[in-house]
Amino acid sequence: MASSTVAEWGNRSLKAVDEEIYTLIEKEKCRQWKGIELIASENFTSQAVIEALGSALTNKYSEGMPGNRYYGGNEFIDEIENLCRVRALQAYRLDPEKWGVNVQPYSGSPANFAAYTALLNPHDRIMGLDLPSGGHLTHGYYTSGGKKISATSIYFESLPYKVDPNTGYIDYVKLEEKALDFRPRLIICGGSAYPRDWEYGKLRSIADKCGAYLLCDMAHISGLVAAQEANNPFEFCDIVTTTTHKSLRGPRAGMIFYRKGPKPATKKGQEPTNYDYEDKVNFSVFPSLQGGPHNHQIAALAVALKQVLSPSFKEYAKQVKANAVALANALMKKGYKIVTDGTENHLVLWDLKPLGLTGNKVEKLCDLCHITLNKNAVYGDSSALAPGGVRIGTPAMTSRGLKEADFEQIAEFLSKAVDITLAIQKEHGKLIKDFQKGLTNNKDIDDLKAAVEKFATSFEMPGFDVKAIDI
Ligand code: DSN
Repeated sequence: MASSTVAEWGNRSLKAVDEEIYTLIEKEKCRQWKGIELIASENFTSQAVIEALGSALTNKYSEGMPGNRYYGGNEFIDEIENLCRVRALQAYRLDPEKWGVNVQPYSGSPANFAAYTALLNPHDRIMGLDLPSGGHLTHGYYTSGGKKISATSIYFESLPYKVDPNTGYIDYVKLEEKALDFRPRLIICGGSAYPRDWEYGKLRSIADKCGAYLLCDMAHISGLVAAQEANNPFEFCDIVTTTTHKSLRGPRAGMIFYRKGPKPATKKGQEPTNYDYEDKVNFSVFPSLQGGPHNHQIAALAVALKQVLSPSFKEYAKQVKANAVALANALMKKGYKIVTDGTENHLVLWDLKPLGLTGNKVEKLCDLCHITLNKNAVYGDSSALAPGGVRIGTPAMTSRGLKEADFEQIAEFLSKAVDITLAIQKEHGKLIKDFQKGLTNNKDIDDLKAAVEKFATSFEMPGFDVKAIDI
């Protein structure tokens, strides 16, 4: 009787137990397969990663660090976490005498806040790239009206730096000027919608001039850094944080890398000292901010890092960049304005303002045609509610095997989507409630959606068997 109760509750398939959730998952798989996924921060992970994520490791508590846990029964969990840490250091070619890593952060925002908590006191000063310039919320965003949006700006005093409004590139000269006045304790580099690479050497020298730590949040480009397809933040930064599900192609999770071992002397005759980040970072993640690590995520990350270490990952990262360049060139050839006139990474920022369009309308139109991308602020936008551009990323579709010519076809679809948006706006008006009237029973939208789905389904799909999708 007891065992049949267990089996009844615990050993039946998802489909048998909860048809609603089962069907919604199947529908989401179908959406992912049939669409063109261009969200720059998303990717399709592998079947092996998904298997580890869906494993019994989710059952286990393991607060603390491997070998020093607050719970028993962690002999295998310790092995998994240690393997993950070793692979993480290997993925970035880091000497374990000089760098350590904490793989317990649940994702990127918790990783950043844990790093800040480790390095700073409340109200210390920080500088990160402004959100409308392509930065991330967790780098200290507050609105132009002074409303503190991110916990980073609530608990620390933030003065963002910006891109040059004429070029779209980070203005390192202004950044230095501001930093020397503001004297931040921490300078953060890394962005969410910045299509160019970072000059970490310049940032290091600015940080040194004002006695600041330098932290890179490489979340968007962590796959490119691993493949040596981007400048190396580890050369110059004290701390490097990242998510693991973007260009790295792993599960949703986060990591914090920190320097350890002897610190180079900055002044002649200075007593040798060691970096003291290791204990601070580990303590900050647990017990300061988190409870038990998500062991299923950590195992899945270890699997993803093993895949990152394979030669084919290098090819993947190269292709991500080549595809972004092909997309930017194809759009520019059509006369569209691409911020910074191109890209050096995995994303393209398309300034729609010269067309008289906003990013939210184009995002909506694309959604209806089964193309997924983000509306995005472009420097100089007049309203934060109606961002002037869209952000387009290549990591996900590159994981499906697309090459440069395929991204030229995607540029054709995007151009068509923009033409349809313009036609609807012309007929119905600019106000969003008027514009929306043109979105229903629209043959152009239906035709583009059919073409997009035909195109997308002609490519392979990592992670799951599309023939087994059950709807
Ligand atoms: N939300 C992610 C992005 O889309 O860039 C960053 O965390």
